[in-house]
Amino acid sequence: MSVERSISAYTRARSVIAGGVNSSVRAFKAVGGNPVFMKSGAGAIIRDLDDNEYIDYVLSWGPLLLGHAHPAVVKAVQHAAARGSSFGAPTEAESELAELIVSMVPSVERVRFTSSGTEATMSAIRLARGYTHREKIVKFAGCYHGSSDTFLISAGSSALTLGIPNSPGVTQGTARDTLVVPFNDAAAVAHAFERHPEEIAAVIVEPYAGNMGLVLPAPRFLHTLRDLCNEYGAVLIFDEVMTGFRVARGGVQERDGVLPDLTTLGKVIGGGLPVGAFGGRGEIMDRLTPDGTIFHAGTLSGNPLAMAAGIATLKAIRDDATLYERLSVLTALLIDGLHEVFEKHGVAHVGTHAGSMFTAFFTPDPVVDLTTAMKADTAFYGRFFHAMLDRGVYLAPSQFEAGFISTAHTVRDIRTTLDAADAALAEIVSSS
Ligand code: KE4
Repeated sequence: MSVERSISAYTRARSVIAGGVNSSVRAFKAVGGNPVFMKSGAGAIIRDLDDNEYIDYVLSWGPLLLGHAHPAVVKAVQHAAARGSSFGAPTEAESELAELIVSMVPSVERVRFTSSGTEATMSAIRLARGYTHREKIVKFAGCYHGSSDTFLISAGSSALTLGIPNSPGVTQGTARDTLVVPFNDAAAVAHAFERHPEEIAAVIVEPYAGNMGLVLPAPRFLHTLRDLCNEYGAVLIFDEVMTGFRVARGGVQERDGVLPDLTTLGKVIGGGLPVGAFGGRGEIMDRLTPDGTIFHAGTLSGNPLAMAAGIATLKAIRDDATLYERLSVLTALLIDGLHEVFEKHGVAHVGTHAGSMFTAFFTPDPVVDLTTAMKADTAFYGRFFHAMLDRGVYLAPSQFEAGFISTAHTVRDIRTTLDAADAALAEIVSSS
């Protein structure tokens, strides 16, 4: 398989773009080799500059629940673009997307849009701090909430992949206000509240952690966070940027029946265009400027093109009664099939999946937090990643990322993927 055009494209990019990429994880640092440059996508298939085609399980890191270039999304964006891309003034499209979110996400009464998930989580924390008049927050090691300073302490995703979960440039003052505890460790959260009973503004959690690879909450873990925040007067924030509309129509909060005070969203609600959102209880959200005093703004917040893509996506989700069942069946088919293939080749692994998110960890031990996730054999993952890439399957270029399935994926795609995994492991194991 030739990747010559990607290689020269990377050289070109590196001369004018720091690191040759505009988001770190795309550089393939965790898996080695030259990043693949893409030029088009259709449904479940993505095509690179050398015209290699891949079954895509990255799906732009989650946004493309309906697959690449879904006709309804393309048409909506084209139609919106023909009327003008941005006005810096309110449009009804923002209200329409907000109404769809409010109608489907159980705890959300009011919404504010941003242009990224990072802006959404950053703003939600500011709102929680302003609302409670407190400064500290609790986050979980390995959870990733975007690239704002507050969260780059024991962060997941590409911060973890690159081995800099505590990024240079984050000040001691910022770090001092971010208390980090292990995911799934409710006792550690209780201890943090006991030590800082009047100081914690918010607990922010990925309710299903997708940025260590997919790590699911222990039974009652989320309920305990809810109870502790009630007891100590802190704001519970579910960062559902990745899980929102991905694991269920109403996200984890619908699936597990735990209602946060604030929710952050992104990815799927923009249908592949730049978008984020934070929302929740009206009495909290109404403290935002201009009605309140807690500041929020953004030039392209609620951008008409992003709203159009999001509206088309959420309407498709709203109107497809069997969507989540079909995605769940396909995802289970993939994970169960991979389990059989890994067993056949004697490869130690643990598979997790929820809705249409999944991860195969190359470790024999259960993965329940960052410490256990870090035991995974990342070198083996890198070899598996490239062996699959060579066979036309595009997995996340890091062990510490989740994989995704879209409504465009078929049983045939899954079977092709499993055949590729069988051949890839035969190659790896025989050459070991
Ligand atoms: P963005 O600023 O990248 O739109 O969203 C940040 C964010 C916030 N919260 C959660 C739970 C997230 O997963 C993310 C971003 N996810 C990563 C994938 N692990 C984006 C991929 C990238 O960094 O390029």
